[in-house]
Amino acid sequence: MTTTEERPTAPSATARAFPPGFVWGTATAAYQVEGAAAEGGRTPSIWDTYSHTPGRVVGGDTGDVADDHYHRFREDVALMQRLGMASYRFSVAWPRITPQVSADALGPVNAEGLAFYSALVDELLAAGIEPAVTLYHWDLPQALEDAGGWTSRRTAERFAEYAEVVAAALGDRVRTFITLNEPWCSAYLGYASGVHAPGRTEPAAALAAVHHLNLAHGLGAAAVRRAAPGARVALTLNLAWVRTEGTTAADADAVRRVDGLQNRVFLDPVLRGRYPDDVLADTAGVTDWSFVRDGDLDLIHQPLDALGVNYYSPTVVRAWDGTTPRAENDGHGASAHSPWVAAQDVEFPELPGDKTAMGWSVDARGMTELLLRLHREHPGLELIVTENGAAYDDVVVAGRVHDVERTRYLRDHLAAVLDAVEAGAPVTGYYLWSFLDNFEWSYGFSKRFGVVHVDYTTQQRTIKDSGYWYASVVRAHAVPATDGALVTG
Ligand code: GCO
Repeated sequence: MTTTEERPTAPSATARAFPPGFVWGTATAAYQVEGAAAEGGRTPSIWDTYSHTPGRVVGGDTGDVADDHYHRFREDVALMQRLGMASYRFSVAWPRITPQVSADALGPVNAEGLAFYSALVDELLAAGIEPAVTLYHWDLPQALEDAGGWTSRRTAERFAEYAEVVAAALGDRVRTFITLNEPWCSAYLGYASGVHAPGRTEPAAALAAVHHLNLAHGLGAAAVRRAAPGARVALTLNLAWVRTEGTTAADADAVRRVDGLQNRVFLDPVLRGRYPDDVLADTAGVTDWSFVRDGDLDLIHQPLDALGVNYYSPTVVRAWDGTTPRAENDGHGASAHSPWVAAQDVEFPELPGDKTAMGWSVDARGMTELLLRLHREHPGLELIVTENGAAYDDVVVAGRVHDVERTRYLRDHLAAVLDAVEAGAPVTGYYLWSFLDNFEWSYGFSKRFGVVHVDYTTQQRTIKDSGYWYASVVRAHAVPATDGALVTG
């Protein structure tokens, strides 16, 4: 019998092959999929508090149940295996591991929490799927936020201790540990614009958070190496491909400023052991950076085995003239407070052309440009695309989801990854965001990123056409070069 995903959809003559060993995966994050928020000894995270605060999340949605992945992980792993995934990137919920953590002490380790992730790892390995573990994907224990959250260096210290516990428990079977996911979002959306937990709107706090997240990465990376000496240690950043269509010196300066705040304020300390002078100067009116202590930059500047790159959409800026209403189409949600601290003279114009259901412009060139820039500026650094994907308003019709726009988005972005590889960038893998439709932060369940549809009433999973298509790409180890191969089934 020929099942749908086994139909020959991958083209031959018109396909472009990926290099041998290139790893195909898919990704999720704990709070977005697990549910079981009050089970297994788990205590609240900042996202529980935030989502339960009226007005914070579209529809009043919360991650209390989400995809119920906590209980259904065996079924979900079987589905990944059916789609031929070589790797699954998931995150560990810190409040499951040390539920009594305080600013002063990690507290006891919760065996039930570790047991869940241990069972997940075993299930993956039995299915021939390599686990890639993110240690922090935004679900900070609420008790730590109550003591200052990422504005406090004690959060970074506790993070390293927690990272050591997880690496010690899973490091015999997990080869890749990613310390943090997108610290840009944790810092600026959490503490400046407030559209993410903990919902604070204090620009100086956001910059303190940037530093303590960098410190958490450095301390955490060292802790993982102590506990799991053979492991590959990575950090995932959402870097921006920043460009302008303007032609003035002020437009060019807007590019420099946003590049500093989004890219270099993380890349430079982690990979070069210093903060960029221009960012320190730009932000001098917000903070004096006195939270950076002697020796911190050495702690942050740890050897890195790979950099995880998340790319979805371009960032287009121009200088704001100060008179017309400031355009804020940066894709990061509506807030009276900008996440762009010390960038009041920058605006984010709306672009013509295709957009996803998030309102994000579609431009796959950014994927290539970003990967090539990293290759140029940090030669030899292994790169992994740890997230890429798109939300569209999917509907199930007669048991199928014909999400041709997502398939086209994925095809174009995979081709863009391959363009970078062929130009020499050492990209070793690609993780599609996301495996399942899930809790999309402030948008709740209203935005669907999955290649597998989830009915939140019944928890039924339905593989979308894009999921079958991705499986065909994985099987062929090649991406079709023409549109004709986009439609499956
Ligand atoms: C991200 C997040 C994901 C989001 C995805 C779509 O790291 O931004 O990792 O959790 O769901 O990016 O917005």
